[in-house]
Amino acid sequence: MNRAELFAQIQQKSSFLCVGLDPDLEKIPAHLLSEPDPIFSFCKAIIEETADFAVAYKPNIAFFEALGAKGWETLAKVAELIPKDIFTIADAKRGDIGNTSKLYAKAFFESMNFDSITVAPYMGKDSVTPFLEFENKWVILLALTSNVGSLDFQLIKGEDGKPLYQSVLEKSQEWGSPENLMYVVGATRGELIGEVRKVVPENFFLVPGVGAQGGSLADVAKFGMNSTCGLLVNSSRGIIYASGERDFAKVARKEAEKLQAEMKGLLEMYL
Ligand code: OMP
Repeated sequence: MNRAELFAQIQQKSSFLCVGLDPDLEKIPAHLLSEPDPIFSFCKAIIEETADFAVAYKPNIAFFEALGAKGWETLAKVAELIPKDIFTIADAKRGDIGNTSKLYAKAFFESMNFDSITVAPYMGKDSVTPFLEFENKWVILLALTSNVGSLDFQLIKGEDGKPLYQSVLEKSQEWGSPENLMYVVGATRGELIGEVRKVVPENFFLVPGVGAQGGSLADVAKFGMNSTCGLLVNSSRGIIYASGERDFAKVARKEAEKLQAEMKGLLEMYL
């Protein structure tokens, strides 16, 4: 999916919601455990109920690969199930020497046909650019993450006085463009989102951290929105585990709808 198509979908749905699929056998409703593939049944129900409000789905690969070979099969089935006009993110946080990155890219872009993959920048240019060589596929580079540990490295200032995340943003601008490169910017870093936006005015941000991690959607939009929205805001647990009962998919729908309604207002305010 290209940027124009993504923006068109955002406008059409008045939403920049990404539903995170982090399916955990210990958290999904107990009645699903007797199904042949409980994780698939769970994701299927969530996707069917939230697709009206979501412009992206982000399966977190860890939750699938933890189940071994069956988990990979389930992931492929889930990827296949997501409506084709919705942007897909393989949240895999990969990155390795060039020839290895190339095969990670093939795995997620060709074998499973994801639109994008999250990539760690730590190993530098040759670990990231193999992912950028696929037409209409995207790298979502970790820049300023939502977790407490982001303070350990990402805010350390280099000799030039710039925090590491800023160097990641600036350097990676030489590798990709707003047509194939997004950044992960955590919603929990409210005021800093504006700083990131100054450095990379055009690129989309994938923003995790609203919902269970407590980030503010209003702040994300205030500091991060650009003229093509430029935001995909993810919520995983806040939507998919809003109910642990038989009504889980309907309750997930309500949560997704609530976020979409707030996003509609924010799009009207800032676009
Ligand atoms: P919830 O906190 O349940 O909404 O889930 C957040 C999701 O986003 C999880 O799948 C995390 O792995 C992911 N995530 C973060 O929480 N923080 C980040 O900085 C980056 C990500 C990510 O790359 O998606």
